[in-house]
Amino acid sequence: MSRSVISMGGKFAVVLGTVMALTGCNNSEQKPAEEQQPTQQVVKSGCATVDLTEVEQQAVEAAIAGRVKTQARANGSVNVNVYWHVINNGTTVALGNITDAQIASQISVLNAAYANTPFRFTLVSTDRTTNSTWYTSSGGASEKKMKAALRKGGAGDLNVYSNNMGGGLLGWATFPSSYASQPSLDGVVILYSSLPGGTAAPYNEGDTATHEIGHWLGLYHTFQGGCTGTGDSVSDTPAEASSAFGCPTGRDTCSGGGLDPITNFMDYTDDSCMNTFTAGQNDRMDSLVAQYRGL
Ligand SMILES: [Ca+2]
Ligand SMILES: [Ca+2]
Ligand SMILES: [Ca+2]
Ligand SMILES: [Zn+2]
Repeated sequence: MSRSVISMGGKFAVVLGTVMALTGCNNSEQKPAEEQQPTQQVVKSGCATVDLTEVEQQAVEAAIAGRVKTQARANGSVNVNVYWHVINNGTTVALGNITDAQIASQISVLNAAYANTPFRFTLVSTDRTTNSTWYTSSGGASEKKMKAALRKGGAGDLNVYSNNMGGGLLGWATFPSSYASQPSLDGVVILYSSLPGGTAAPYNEGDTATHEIGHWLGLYHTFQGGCTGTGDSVSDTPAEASSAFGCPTGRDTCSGGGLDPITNFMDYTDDSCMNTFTAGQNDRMDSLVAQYRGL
């Protein structure tokens, strides 16, 4: 399942939507009848970050196994330079041409979200491109062309692309371990209306970027692997059977381990609900970027 939203007469209504093939999850729920007939097309849903294969995951765990907790850097000690690429289909905000003030606000949201982590984000540059194909890119050949043309910096530099990806998506990211083989694809793509003050309520407080950058720094979804196995490879995030939506306080889908981590930035809950990275996630991000991004 994915975070999904249908636009109804200009207002967004949350529904439990389409099963994402990428997650292999197969427990979609019926939509309320009134939401089956939107006045517009489906506007957006979840995160399309492609999971690493089992073999790739094992290689990552082996690579960071030697890093001990005492090596973790202090809060705020690792600067990440941000190169923002606005993809629009015209000059107005409604056509993806978000304002510099919105981008500044997004950077502030990131620095608040990551306040208890080693990471701070500094906007270095913003460029703007009008391209109708890139504007609706949700991956594939158009993504390759867009990133080949616009990407800046190296493994430790964060490239953010904002567009109107459609297909019910909020965004996607690449993992640190993928940089070596596909450096030009490295980065984060987010729905332009997910920025603070955007129209993608309840996902318009900037935490889509927080979530996707969590992947870029090495985190998996909290529901990865469900109730069994190593899950998200973070010990202090209780396992959960599937992604959570809205803000379902008290949800507990896996026996033991505590309640589902619905307030975690790496779940699928509303932006107003997600507000947490755990100490274990901080350690994992620190290890992953030290190993793969030279940060
Ligand atoms: Ca966990
Ligand atoms: Ca539990
Ligand atoms: Ca939040
Ligand atoms: Zn995600």
